[in-house]
Amino acid sequence: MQFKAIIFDLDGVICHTDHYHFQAWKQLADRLGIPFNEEDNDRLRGVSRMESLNIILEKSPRLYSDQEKLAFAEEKNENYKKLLMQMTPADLPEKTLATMQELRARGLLLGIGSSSRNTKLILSRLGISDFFDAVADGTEISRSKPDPEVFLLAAEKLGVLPAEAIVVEDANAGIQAAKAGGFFAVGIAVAAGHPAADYAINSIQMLLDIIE
Ligand code: B16
Ligand code: MG
Repeated sequence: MQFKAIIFDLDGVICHTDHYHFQAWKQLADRLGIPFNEEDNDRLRGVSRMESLNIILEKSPRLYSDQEKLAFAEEKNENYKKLLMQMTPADLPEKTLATMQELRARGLLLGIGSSSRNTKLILSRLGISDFFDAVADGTEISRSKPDPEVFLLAAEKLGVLPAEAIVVEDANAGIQAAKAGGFFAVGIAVAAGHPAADYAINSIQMLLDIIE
């Protein structure tokens, strides 16, 4: 199969913001007196902000109104955005950038498909705001992963069919989304072990093995 494009998930694939997500949720959970640890944090990978909050609130002794939940999600995001200001272009691994440049040199279009509503801020912190041929993110979709909406939008913006594109994902919800959309799903990190992944890698450079 001759692929025309690669759509990358952002958090956990291009860069690692999970410790910032963890710290930001932990600040909120501590304030509310809700237990929250790294294991709970693993369940939040790739899922939307509000779904993440609902997972955290499973351990809350009390129920909250929708209005309170919106305020909590906003509070976490303010914590998170402050932490993102610590990111610099040095947080983009050199090997990741070099691999993406080589993939482009081999004729592929490169896109982002991220659930994050902070995608543009993160790309800007990494110094790659204008690097991708198309970016689809959490601000443009109504259904988050495992729904394929964000990847279908990225493919549409790139002008390719799902069957012509690879999706690279670190989250199980992302592999499910990629397969539901008809993409070739490459799993990395936790998602490398997902049974529905078409191919598993343990570093971004391994993408060069499947692209001639
Ligand atoms: P935000 P991805 C996802 O990004 C993260 O993996 C997930 O942990 C987060 O809850 C979600 O974005 C929403 O992020 O609060 O910034 O809108 O992995 O799809 O790039
Ligand atoms: Mg991810």
